[in-house]
Amino acid sequence: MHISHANDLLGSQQQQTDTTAVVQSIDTDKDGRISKAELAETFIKLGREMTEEFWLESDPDGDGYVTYQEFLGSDNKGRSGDEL
Ligand SMILES: [Ca+2]
Ligand SMILES: [Ca+2]
Repeated sequence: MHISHANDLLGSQQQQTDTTAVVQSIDTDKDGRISKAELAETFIKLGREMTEEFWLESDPDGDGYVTYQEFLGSDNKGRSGDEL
């Protein structure tokens, strides 16, 4: 779901590129997770505004951070997303 939003956010050029690199570019403090502020900042840089809906979709467990796994999760639907 939210991966399509992410693609929309980052432009179609990014569609098939390494999503991990995209996440890392959003995770500006490199703590391994994307805070609401970091995601909002990314939108602002792109001249857009993050909606609450986008945030809620990006952080389905509501802990206030989007982990790499959460961000990438919807991109792995066809694969075995959970390797453990
Ligand atoms: Ca971060
Ligand atoms: Ca979360």
